[in-house]
Order: sequence, then structure tokens, then C-alpha cells
Amino acid sequence: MVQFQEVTKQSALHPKPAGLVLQYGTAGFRTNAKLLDHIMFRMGLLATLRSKKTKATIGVMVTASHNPEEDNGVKLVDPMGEMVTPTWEVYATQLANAEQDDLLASLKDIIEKESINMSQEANVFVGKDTRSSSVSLSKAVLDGVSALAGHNYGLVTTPQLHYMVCCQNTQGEYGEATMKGYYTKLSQAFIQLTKNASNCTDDQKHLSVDGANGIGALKVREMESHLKKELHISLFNDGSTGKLNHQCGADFVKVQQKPPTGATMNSGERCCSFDGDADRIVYYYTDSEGRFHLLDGDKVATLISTFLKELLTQAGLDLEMAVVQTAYANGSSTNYLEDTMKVTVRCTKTGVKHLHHAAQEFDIGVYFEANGHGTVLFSKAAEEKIQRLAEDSSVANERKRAALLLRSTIPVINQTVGDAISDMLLIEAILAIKGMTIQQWDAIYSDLPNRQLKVKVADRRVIDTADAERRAVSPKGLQEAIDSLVRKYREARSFVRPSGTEDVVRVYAEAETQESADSLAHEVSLAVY
Ligand code: 16G
Ligand code: ZN
Repeated sequence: MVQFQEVTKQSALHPKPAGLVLQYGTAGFRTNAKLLDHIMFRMGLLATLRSKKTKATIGVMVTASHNPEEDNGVKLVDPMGEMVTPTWEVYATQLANAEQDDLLASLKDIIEKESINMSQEANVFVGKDTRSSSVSLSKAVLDGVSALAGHNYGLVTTPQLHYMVCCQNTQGEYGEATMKGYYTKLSQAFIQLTKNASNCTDDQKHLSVDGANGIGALKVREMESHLKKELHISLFNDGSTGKLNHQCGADFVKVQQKPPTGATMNSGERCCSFDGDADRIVYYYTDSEGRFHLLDGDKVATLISTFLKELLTQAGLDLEMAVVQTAYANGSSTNYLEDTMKVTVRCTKTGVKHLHHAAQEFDIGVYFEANGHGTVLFSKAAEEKIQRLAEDSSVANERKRAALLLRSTIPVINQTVGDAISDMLLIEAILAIKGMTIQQWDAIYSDLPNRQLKVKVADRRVIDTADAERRAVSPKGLQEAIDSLVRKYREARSFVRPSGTEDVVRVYAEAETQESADSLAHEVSLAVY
């Protein structure tokens, strides 16, 4: 077939280094940019097949998120803007690792297994972040998509690309599949929602944003011009001088538990950091004694779920809300949510696709990883119930107000995936409506001191976990060793898991004091060797 001749011709321009083996992991493919040209080309091919199979638009995002500038990566986005389905992750790995001469056979194998009609039209949306390597790598993806009607969005955040794919496949029901459509939908919803904030001073409308010297910086600027001064953003690490993710960004701030370079923080002022592709956000401030306070994904989930739960109660709406977390969620957050707020809490494995999936099982699913990646999902039925109540003229004022607030909240949220810009607008609106300072938000509960370490081992795959990564089931004896170390400390908890993105084992420990958390993490990492 003509198509296959073209594949052979094009693939010769994107040759695979013989013997190189890469895996489609939690974050797609991710490694040094120099090793990725053939991967990009092949993911262009695979996205085209996935589009033919689903008869829908598929997304390909070229980014390595919070990794250093030298790295890059690629992820596929399924029709509703979600992560690609697991079977196709396996195909991605298969296609990526086929030696040059075996590429066609591997491609045909997928076509056959999935009974793909090759004459079906395909549509692929491609996006990239600001890395210098993203220019040529996204071209390689387009070579793979080749003549098959790809649409290149150029520079976008990861969640913007997810959003575009979803809009396209819902024929505009979710929004308009353009950048303008994205900005207009979110900004109008934000302006509508913040009308409910009375007595908000200009000072309270101020937020400092660390753009991680990446795509989020460019895009938050574009968003700001739509916000009609309802939010005043001081952007730093905007990419004009600093290096991507270097000493800045959400991952740096969360892991180092300190402010990014370039932050000028007056005591009590709100700051937030995006990561390199703007799908994560964390907040922070310094207090009057100069102490740094981090408000991570767990604090964000608590703020959002408290807000939603209060509105549901006031509206008298019987909708089941749950918060989905991972093993990394601070123990205090889980206790607060379960014991004080009485909300259902679910724990899943690390990785957005797992949280997203679990959140879909509820009327309203709030999911956040502690690292700041998360969003809120509303079921169709929940959206309809809220809409009906908001339109019902017979209900009392307080109920009506709550229903209207809920209705205005929904379009601020990018439900396809965690989105730093959308999360930022939602958090800012909630703080304004509740008349809450960042200190008051922080005081909802106190984090247990914690420590994360990474350990290099000969083969991280010998560690196998269960119970949403909270227990190690192999190697034998490891969990027992961790249990006995944990017993030495008060309010302690610890777990280990093989990283899905780096060749290391991660260790997490929390305890009553920072000293205890540090020494527990250290002792557990010794037990891993
Ligand atoms: C990826 C995941 C993130 C997860 C992290 C864990 C997505 C979009 N991103 O960045 O959710 O927290 O991997 O990395 O799923 P690790 O396995 O190296 O600890
Ligand atoms: Zn990211």
C-alpha cells in the first residue's frame, strides 16, 4: 500500500538507534531529547492509528513537564481528553522498540490486532512546550502523522492540548477547540464566579506566579488579558532569562520545600508555582517570622472539596462527592477529610490516569496528587441536577445562591486533566468568595512533617507493591522491616515504590517531627538496599 511506502521512506529520516529500549511509562516516553526523534515519528504513526480506530481526534503532547531542559517526552491523549488507554501504552512501547527493519511488521501487527480500517480518516492534534528540542521533535511527530490531516497547535500547555482534543470530539459541547475558546470559557466563568465575592480589595486580588520558565508563563500572560483586572498577576520566572525548571517550578518547590529563585515574597502574600508544562500547581507564602509555608495538592484538594461540600449542603443536593489521593497524601489531610469533613476518600496508585479513573466513579470526584496535579470531575447527571436547581424559580434564596455558585464553578474547571491555570482561577475564586487569606487556608489542618528520598538500586523492578503502593509485597521481608522501623516513631508512616519515570526507588516517610521523618526516611532507604 502507498501508505506503507511512505512510512518506510519517512522512517529512514527518523532512524532508531539500534538496541535502544524505552518504555511508555506513567508520563509517556521521557528521556534525554537526543534519544527521542524516532520515538516522536512513531508516536505520530500510532496516534494516527488510534484516531482511525476511535474515529476521533487524538492528541500528542511533546513535553517533559518538570524535567530539566535537556530532556523531552511525549504522551498520547485519548478522545475525551484523558490519558491513552493501557492497551495502547503497550502498543506504544512495542512500536518504539521495533528495530528499524521491523517497524512495518510491528505497525501491521497493531493494525491487525485492532482491526483498523486504514481508509478511515484520521485527525491528530499536536502540541509542544517551550523546550528548544520541542521544535524538531514535534516536526518528527507530524512526519509520522504525515499527510493524514494533523493539526499543529504549536506552543500549548499539556492541559490545553487535552482540552482541545475533548472540545473537538464533543463537537464543541465542552467548548471551542481554539486557544481563544479556552481563554474565553475559563475567564468568563472566573469573572462570573468572583462576582460573588464581596469587599475584595485590590491587595487580595494580587497573586505572584512562578512560570517555571516554561509554557505556563506564556499562557498565563495570555489568560491575564482576559481577566478584566479581576486578578492581578505578577509573573516571575517567565522564561526571559532563566532556564526551564531550574531552581523553580512546582516540583522544585514541593520537593525542596522552599521558594523558587526569583520570588520576592512579602510576608503573607500568596505565591504559586506551575511546573514546566503547566499541569501542576502549588501555593506558598512566608509568615511574619520569615518561615516558608507550602500549600500542596492535598491542601488544594481540601480547599476545593470544602467549598463544594458547603455548597452542596446549602443547595440541598444529594450528590456523592469523594476526594481521590495517592499514598503521598499527607496523613493529616486524609484524617481531616475523613474525620472532620466526613467525605469519602479513595487512594490510588501514583499517576494521573489512576486518580482520574477513580474520580469518575462519583457524582463529584476531586482528585489531587500531593505534587499539585489534579482537577474536579462532575458526572453528567450531577451537572444536570445542578443546572435544574439553578433554573428552578421555586427554590428559596439560599439554596438558589448555592446552586448558582455550583453552576458557575463548573466551567472554570478543566475536567480533562489537571491544569495549573484553571486550578489557579478556581483557588483564587474560592479564596475571594470565602474571604479567606492564605494563612487561614493553610490553618485548615497542619501537615505532618515528611521527607522524600530516592535510592539507586541495581534493579528497581524487584520491588512490587500492593494496596495502592502503600505496602511492598516483594522482596520478601522488606515490608516487615519497614513496619518495624515505623513502630519506632510517633504518628509515623512510610512506604517505598519503584519510580515510573526515573531509574530509582522512592521512599516516603512522615512522622510527628521533622527529625523523626528524616531519620525514618533514611532508615527505610537503607532497608531497600
Ligand atoms: C508523572 C505523572 C505524575 C506522577 C509522577 C510520578 C502524569 C501526567 N504524570 O509525572 O502524576 O506523580 O509521574 O513519578 O501522570 P514517579 O513515578 O517517578 O514517582
Ligand atoms: Zn507536568
